[in-house]
Amino acid sequence: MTILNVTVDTSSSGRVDQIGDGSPEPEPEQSPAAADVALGVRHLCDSGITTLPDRYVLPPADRPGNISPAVLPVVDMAALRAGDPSQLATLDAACRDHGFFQVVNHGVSPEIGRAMLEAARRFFFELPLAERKRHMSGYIRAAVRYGTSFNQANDGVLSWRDFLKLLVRDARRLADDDWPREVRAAAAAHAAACQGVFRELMGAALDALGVVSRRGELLEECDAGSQMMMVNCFPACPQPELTLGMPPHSDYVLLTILLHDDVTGLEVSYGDGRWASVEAAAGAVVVNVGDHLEILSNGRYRSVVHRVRVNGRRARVSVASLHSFAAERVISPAAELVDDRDRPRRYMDTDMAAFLDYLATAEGKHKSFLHSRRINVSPSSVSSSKDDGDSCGCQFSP
Ligand SMILES: O=C(O)CCC(=O)C(=O)O
Repeated sequence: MTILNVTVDTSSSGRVDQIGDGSPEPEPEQSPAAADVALGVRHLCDSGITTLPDRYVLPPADRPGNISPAVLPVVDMAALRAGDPSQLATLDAACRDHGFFQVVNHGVSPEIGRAMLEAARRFFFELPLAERKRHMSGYIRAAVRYGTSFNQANDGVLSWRDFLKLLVRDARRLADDDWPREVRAAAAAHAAACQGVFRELMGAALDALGVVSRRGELLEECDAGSQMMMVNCFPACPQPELTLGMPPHSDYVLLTILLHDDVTGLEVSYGDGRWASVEAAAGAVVVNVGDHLEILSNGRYRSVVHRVRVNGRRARVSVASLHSFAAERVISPAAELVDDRDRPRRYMDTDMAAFLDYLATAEGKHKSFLHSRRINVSPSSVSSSKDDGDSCGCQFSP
């Protein structure tokens, strides 16, 4: 799949600024060339645009509107580690009712997160385009990929976002040689820290779900599983009210661990058209349930749709560490959570091939991939879950 046209490196900064005798008339602002758009939003900003190019303008119904703050539940990892049953109940309720929560006392030193964000900023804001462009690839499975928008090959409207994707190919190695030099050491330390948090949370989640028979085996699969870090850059946007940094989506993994700087932007869906903005306590990491955990839990836990809003004043940098089993593994509901009478199976098996097919065809909006894996069951036959099986939103106290 060809995602980016990287063959042309033109600058769109050919606007005429001088006015006066003998000077040419100012040209009307031109839409940037497709090649410039393909080089990302950071490049568009550098080229001096003052209005949002049409390719980024969302239809009025999809634009960000009024929101309320989300109060995320807090999971105390130290208490969880100490075997406090109330923390296990908090984690269970957070995954079930909210899909998003914050984790405190996770044991990851703040320096690791700070160094990761600093390295990300250096990559996006200090490197010239020619350097960043060396990592551009149209190959969606490339281990290192610098790209723009969300799913650029299929996005009808582009998103105000550039990203650097880093696949963790071997968790035992400190850093991957293919990773850009500017982020290598910090990203390796951050990846290892996130993997530790993921492992502990998955162990607790399996306990809370009562998945006992294959617990050890599943955790080993987590250790040897897949990890991908998405380093996101959302530059200040000339008309932020008309666009989004990321469109509504859910994550195709078990859990995502999110680090972001002090600029807000993440919003979660209530599932009824309303959105809430996420603000985490200083030092906490934000975690969300992904599609694989919703499937594994047979719908007990929720993979919630979220999006990113941009602003006109400050750039935002975030790093989403996405964790799951090995990429080619088939994901199914855990046997303990399915029985024909009370808890019918609610999801078809899913695998990477099915997901890539979806990515190649869908617009990547509104969680239709997870919906496409759902098996319709009559509500009267479901007694174990509060979920109506069709909602993709969450519950937050406004
Ligand atoms: O930047 C954020 O807050 C969220 C990023 C995100 O949703 C993603 O990378 O999938």
